[in-house]
Amino acid sequence: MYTLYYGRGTASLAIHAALKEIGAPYQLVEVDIEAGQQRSPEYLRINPQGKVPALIIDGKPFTESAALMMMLAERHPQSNLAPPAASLARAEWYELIMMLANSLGNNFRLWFYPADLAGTKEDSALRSAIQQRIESTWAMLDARLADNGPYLLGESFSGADLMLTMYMRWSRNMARPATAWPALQKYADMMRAHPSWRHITQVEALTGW
Ligand SMILES: N[C@@H](CCC(=O)N[C@@H](CS)C(=O)NCC(=O)O)C(=O)O
Repeated sequence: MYTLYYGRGTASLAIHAALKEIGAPYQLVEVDIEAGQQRSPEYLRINPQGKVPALIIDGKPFTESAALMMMLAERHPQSNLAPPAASLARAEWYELIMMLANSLGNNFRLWFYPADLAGTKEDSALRSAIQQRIESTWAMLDARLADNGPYLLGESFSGADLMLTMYMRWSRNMARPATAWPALQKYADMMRAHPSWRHITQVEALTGW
C-alpha cells in the first residue's frame, strides 16, 4: 500500500495519476498548501523540505516528483509508466524525465515561488526571464510532438506524459500558456481525455483543466 501526500493541482498530480495507472493499492492524504499544512511539524517529519508530493513506500517517505516517477516505474515493470529496463527507449525516457524536471519543474518553482531566489515577489525582470525559459521549452516540445507524436515517446504513452501534462496545466494562467503552441494544444486535448488524468481531475476537484 502506497500513501501519497498530495496538494490539489500541485507537483503531486503526476504521481497521483501514475498510482492510478499502476493499479496498486494506495491511499491519499491531502496537504492543504493554502492553509500552510506543509509546514506543520507532522508534515515536516515526512518531508523536511515542506513540499508535496511525498510518497510512503514500505513505511519510508520519499519525495521529488521526477524521482518518484522513476521509483514507481522500477517497482512496477509491467505498468505502462516506462519502456522496458535497459532498453534504448528507457534511456530516452530517463532523459525526458530529467529534462522536464530541470527545464519546467525548476522554472515553474521559481515562477510560483520567486521568493525562493530573489527574496521578493516583485522582480519583473526575473519573472520575464523565467517566462522566456518556459516558453522556449514549449517551443522545443511542440516541435518534438509535431514531428513524432502523439506521445513524448512517439506511439507509446508513458509516465513522462503525465509529468508534461502536469507542467502544461500550470501554465494555464500565463500570458502564453503551453496550449498556445498547436501541437501542444492537440496533446493537451488528448491527455485531458486520458483515463488516469480524468480520474485525478475528478478526485482533486480541479477546475479549468
Ligand atoms: N522539485 C519538487 C518540487 C515540489 C514543490 O515545489 N511542491 C510545491 C507545490 S507544486 C509545494 O509543496 N509548495 C509548498 C511550499 O513550498 O510551501 C518536486 O517536483 O516534487
